[in-house]
Amino acid sequence: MKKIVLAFMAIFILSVITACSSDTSTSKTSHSAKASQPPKILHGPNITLVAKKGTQQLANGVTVPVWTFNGTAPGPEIRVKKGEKVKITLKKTNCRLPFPIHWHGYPVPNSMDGIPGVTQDAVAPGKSFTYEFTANKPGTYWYHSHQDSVNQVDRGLYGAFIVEDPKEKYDDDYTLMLDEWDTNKADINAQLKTMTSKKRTDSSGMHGMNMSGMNMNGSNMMMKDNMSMYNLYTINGKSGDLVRPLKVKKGDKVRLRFINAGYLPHILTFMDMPLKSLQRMDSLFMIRSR
Ligand SMILES: [Cu+2]
Repeated sequence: MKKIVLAFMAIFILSVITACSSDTSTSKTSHSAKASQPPKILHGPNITLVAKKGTQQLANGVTVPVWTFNGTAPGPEIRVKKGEKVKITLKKTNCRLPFPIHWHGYPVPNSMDGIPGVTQDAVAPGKSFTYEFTANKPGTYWYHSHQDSVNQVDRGLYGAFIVEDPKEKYDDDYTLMLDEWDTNKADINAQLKTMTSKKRTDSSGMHGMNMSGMNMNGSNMMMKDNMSMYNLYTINGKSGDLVRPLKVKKGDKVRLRFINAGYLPHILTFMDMPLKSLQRMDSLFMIRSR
């Protein structure tokens, strides 16, 4: 398969951040009315996530089957405030896939941790489960399926989880979730078939523990260990000119939170952006415009 490596370029021009890629295989058209929306922001403390199948336009001319939380991949960006007692209900009303949600990097009680066979069984199709914990650690995290993750997360079952500290003040606060996609139809069909096979939908199994997916063989031939099947890079589930520009005002203090939900490094270039300060602080970069 032709290997196309696209570097995302997040571009600051004056007060506008935009992004583009150099995919020559897709037609250059204006924003399509069919473009599925970017992930919504849901504010806590009470959140409902509904797992469901769908399709998503990743780039102009590229629409692929996805598994989603609330209809988008990534799922909604969950924002809660420090100190809130969070209740997040996962509903599997019309979802054939069994899985729990794992709160990546966030210290939750063991019974809420979503590791099948270790801390929590998968939430079975047709069932619901409510995750309850106190948000006491501000920062940038994410949530994702932790069953057959190599396929389920790959097809979109993930989203951002942000714990805001009311003491921290920013004019703008944006989350950019990075991922890469294999848009080859035959590969996608093989993956969807694998995901819904009896072995994979057995909710009692331990196989969901394999997050890395780097050593797959036999049952999952499509996961090549050199990752060469990935041919489209996305920010918040969008590529090229479907990437939503981030509008900031001159002089604003802007916080950008980057989460890489994929396997590959992404190159982000801030072009023509006069960076007054770029400093790494825990899991964030602070960027000030002039
Ligand atoms: Cu994780």
